Amino acid sequence: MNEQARAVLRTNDRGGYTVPTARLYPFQWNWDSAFVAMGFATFDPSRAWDELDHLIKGQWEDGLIPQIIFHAESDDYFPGPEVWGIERSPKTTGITQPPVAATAARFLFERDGDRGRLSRVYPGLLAYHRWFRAARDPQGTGLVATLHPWETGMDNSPAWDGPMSRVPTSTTTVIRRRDTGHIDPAMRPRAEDYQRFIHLVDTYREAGWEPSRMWEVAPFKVADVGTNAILLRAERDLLALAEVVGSPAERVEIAGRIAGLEKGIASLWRPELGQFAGRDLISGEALAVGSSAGFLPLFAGAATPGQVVEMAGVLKRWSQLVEVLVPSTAPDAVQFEPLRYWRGPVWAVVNWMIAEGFADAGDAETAALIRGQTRGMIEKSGFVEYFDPRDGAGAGGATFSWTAAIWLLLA
Ligand code: 9WN
Repeated sequence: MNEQARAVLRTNDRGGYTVPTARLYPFQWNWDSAFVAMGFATFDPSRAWDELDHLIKGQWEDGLIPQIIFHAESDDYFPGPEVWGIERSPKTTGITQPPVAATAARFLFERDGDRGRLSRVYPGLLAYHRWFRAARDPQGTGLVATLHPWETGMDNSPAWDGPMSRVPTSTTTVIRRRDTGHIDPAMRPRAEDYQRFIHLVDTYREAGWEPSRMWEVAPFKVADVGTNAILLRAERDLLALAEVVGSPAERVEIAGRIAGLEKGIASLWRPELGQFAGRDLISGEALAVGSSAGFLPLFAGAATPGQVVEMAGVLKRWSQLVEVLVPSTAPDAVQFEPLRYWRGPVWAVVNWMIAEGFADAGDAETAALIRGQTRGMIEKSGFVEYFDPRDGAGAGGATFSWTAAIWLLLA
């Protein structure tokens, strides 16, 4: 299995960057790459740093590290560069994804101690975190906003149903989906979801991808618990790296953002769910749907001991309803759909982060349970994109990079 996992990464390597899987996702994706870098670090440290270097090649002058970097052309994916309308080289999208990159950089550095490679990526990572604060929290609330569900990495989560219902389904772009040609449509977001996804892309393209204009016109604006938790974890990891290659002033700056995020995330605790949940920043309402993202503050070290116990209890309840933890949507929620993408299936990367969080919080038993089930589902179904929580059957794309990377991290 270890050999096969390494082979998946090698097969998806396009020369310094890795595609999530051939055909379905033929470019470099932001958060996929961070997990892939950690996977490579277990057997090829230099190649691991290359992955982060390539990610930073797509970075904008204002610090944004985009969701997708279109290093090479391909007709296999929609929406491609022509829809985003961004004239850069390499071409990119104009939104971001959960910022796992600094966490990956720390992981790499702690394994090989290569200060030279770290120094090359550190300025880009610092600029990226500054971008989040400036572009996505202009009022200084502590929590950053997400302006498109694709930014959360959990595209069609039921958490976005409320906020997305306000987004019109009209588009100026003609929708030519490619995903449903590769994968069973029953496992993918619906047609209406895509109309709204593309309406948002059209809106921001018309705003010139300028952060303050996007902020003004955004019909979708949420404080996603997953993104904020991953950012807090990444800020802590960046602070550790700043101790090695940063300045005292940078350390003070990062510590300030950490304090803001800690306060913001504490305000997202939902006692009725026994979990954290995001907030709709337009209506002010809590996005009160139980989800795997609701456990991610553990990964950020942002849960109190009492909250850790409550969340372990929630998982115990869920484990009576499904065979494999952690379903992306609470299995007792009416919105739960075990095979439709982020509305139910289990994702290895999310499991890995939640298990790390429980372990760091001192709950070794829950961490071991999640890690064991994650290994079990991969052993059973291979390195697929995601898994059916009812039986661990594989779904979505095959030979998937981040699932292989997580296997190597758990090995
Ligand atoms: C849009 C690549 C990406 C993941 C996301 C996952 C899916 C893209 C899509 O694939 O999203 O970014 O077109 O469906 O939701 O988490 O990064 O694996």
